[in-house]
Amino acid sequence: MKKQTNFLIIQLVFVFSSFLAIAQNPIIRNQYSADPSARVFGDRIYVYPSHDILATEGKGRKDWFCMEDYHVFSSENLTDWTDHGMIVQQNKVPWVKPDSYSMWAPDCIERNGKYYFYFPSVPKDTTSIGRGFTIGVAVAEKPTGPFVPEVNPIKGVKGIDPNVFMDKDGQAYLYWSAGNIFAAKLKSNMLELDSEVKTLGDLPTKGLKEGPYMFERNGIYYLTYPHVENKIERLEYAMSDNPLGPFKVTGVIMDESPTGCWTNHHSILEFKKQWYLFYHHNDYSPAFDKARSVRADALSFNPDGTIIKVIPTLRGIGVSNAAKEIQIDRYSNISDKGTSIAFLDELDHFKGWKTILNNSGAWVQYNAVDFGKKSLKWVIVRAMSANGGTLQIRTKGFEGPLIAEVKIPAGTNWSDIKIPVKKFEGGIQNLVVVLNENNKNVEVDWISFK
Ligand code: FUB
Repeated sequence: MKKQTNFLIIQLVFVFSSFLAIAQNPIIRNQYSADPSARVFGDRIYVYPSHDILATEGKGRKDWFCMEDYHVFSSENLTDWTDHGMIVQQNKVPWVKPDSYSMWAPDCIERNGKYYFYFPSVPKDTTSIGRGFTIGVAVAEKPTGPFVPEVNPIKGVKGIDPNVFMDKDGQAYLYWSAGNIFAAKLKSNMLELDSEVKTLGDLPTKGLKEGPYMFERNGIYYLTYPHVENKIERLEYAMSDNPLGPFKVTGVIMDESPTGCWTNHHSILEFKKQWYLFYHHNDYSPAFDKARSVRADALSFNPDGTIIKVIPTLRGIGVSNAAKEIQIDRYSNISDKGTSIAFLDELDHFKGWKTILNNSGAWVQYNAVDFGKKSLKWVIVRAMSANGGTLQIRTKGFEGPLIAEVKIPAGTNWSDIKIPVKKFEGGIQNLVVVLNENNKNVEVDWISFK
């Protein structure tokens, strides 16, 4: 009996850990993901993204967006993200054309203990809207489902990128896009429009606008949206004292992707007194920007309520536990010479990245590592170096206190090198890894402390 219980525990641990990602940016590490709608339900953040897949023969359109279902992810600490699995599938929604592979950007909101998941897709029956997308709803008792799709899409809506905003007076609004951005009130059943559709016309007239996301802070209504001001999308916003406008175009939340990912799509929320921007980039697929990955970074405001532009980071959000594998390739800062990042396996990008230190004194800094209170005695470094080399592990900065010096033996295989920590400093520290003078080519997968 005992043996059986142990076996069950081992199985459960395996099943659970296979759905759990410890993540910086991107935060979703087991699949492509895009268009994140992040929501706080109870004491967790739930992320409802699109699920990009690669089109294959007979399955989606080559070189284009291809999505057949949605997953939901959640975290209570912004670091450990759980994939709760598939919640809605194209061939299980009565009104969706089952081979359209067009389950684009969704949103989810709670009302009176029910969770309403809004998603766009291509309908089977195009008589009422003609060609293009419409928007439907699936309803659940819990944020992770099971979600039951409505038989028909919402009447009177043609377009993509639904976003639902609930005002303080309990009035819900649906926003969506189709070149322009549109809005209408929703009935309290959350399934039907309760007003005329309004085109939000105070926004830029040139260049595509899509992906609306409305939020309110201190009485200011922020209509945020990706817009093609130049060649690709950047995140912009407009402010108002009313959810339906008029809006004043105010500024840029995030500039265009430096690597050319054509789309960006976001959501904004407050969690434990800090605001966050969830957005996407094509981290796992640098050569194809329709296979994207969800990221998150902190966002803050000026005293007048305007948004301070967010500079995308690899480090992302959340505090990393020193006892877990710290992926220093998701750095906060690196030396301008001799440090580079590469995929661990060019044939499987989901295996993640490595840091290559290739110059005397090259360094990489990874902020916000929690060393806790109990003394950690060992550092373990997973590394490889053709000619061998020595790494200094420091805290605070590249000239900060030296906590260990790790010799990496010459070789062409990864090895886990474990050595004692010289000096333990508890609490939250910034970790810095520096390559010794006259050393070259040391590659690091991760660092951990025991
Ligand atoms: O994910 C498909 C489409 O790309 C979304 O609906 C747009 O917002 C853009 O991100």
